Amino acid sequence: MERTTLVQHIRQQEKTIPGATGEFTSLMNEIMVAGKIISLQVNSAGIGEDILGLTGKINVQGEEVKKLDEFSDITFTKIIGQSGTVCAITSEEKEEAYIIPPEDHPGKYIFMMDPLDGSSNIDVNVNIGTIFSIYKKKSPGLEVTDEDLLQKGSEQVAAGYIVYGSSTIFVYTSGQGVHGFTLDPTLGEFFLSHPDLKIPEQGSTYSANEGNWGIWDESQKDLVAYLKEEDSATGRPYKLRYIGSLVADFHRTLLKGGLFMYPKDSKSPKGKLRLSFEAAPLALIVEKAGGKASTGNQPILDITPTGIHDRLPLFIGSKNDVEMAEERLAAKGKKGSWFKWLSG
Ligand code: P6P
Repeated sequence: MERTTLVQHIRQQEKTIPGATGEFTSLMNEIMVAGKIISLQVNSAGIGEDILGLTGKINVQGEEVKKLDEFSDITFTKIIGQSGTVCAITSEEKEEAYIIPPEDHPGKYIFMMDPLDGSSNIDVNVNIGTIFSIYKKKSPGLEVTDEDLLQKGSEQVAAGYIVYGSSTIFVYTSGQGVHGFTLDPTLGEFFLSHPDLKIPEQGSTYSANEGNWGIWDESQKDLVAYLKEEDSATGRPYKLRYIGSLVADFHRTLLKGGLFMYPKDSKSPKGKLRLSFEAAPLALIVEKAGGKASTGNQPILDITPTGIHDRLPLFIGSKNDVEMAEERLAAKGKKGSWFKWLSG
């Protein structure tokens, strides 16, 4: 059987891009190398060196930093930072952008990452993952400015994620379809396993942390209650699937269809998930696979960040399901405001 490796696939795509210099292929290759190193650590965590547990540090998000979080952030930063393909790296784990020093030969790309998403699941052997975005430097000259670091998701050159689970899967898009590769641990090579992924137009599953019901607003409660109602004509009730690792919940949604939601709530009034490190890369992937991604009322890819750690609500998945969510949230929101106006 013809087996295409990740690097072969990227090179084939590169040949279709006029003026391609090979820098992008080189960057993707380094991301793959870092992913293999993390995969090895994740799959042997708990055996030998003490890589599980907490570092005792708190990151810029105010979250406890796990040893594997820090290991992943350092690994990606070193390998990508010395690849000669990027001029800056931003990370969910770091307050500020890391600007590549002249001695490491900065390149034309900007690399953004959530080095290890799903921290709360690391020590209990549940799927976790890396999410990344690649942009091109926009501002003139060598200095990296906000114009480079705060670009709309639609400006991404490429986006991808790596799921470390029962197998390690690398999924990416560089604008020409979405493709998945599975790591063969005996050869240490990623092989094409999910060519040209397309998300079903409508699913039968919703994914949300219902433990937040009490802090959701009325329109969110109405939406989830609607999904639970019995109505065979519209395929309801939907099944609930929620792992609590965005990469794992998204990967299942991409393959099976459905709706993943992390809405705003009274604890996280802007939403919990990050625009640059989570929502924008997954939005590019889902839209290139025929799905949709919005805040509930605005396409994720149209949003220009005000800061590299911006958070926002996320509704992502099958096109029909995201559109249904947007319509119901808008309708309930109107009724709600009308009621507020009436009741003074
Ligand atoms: P909650 C994991 O910590 C994460 O950032 C995402 O991977 C996941 O979707 C979300 O938070 C889970 O949040 O509030 O349900 O635990």
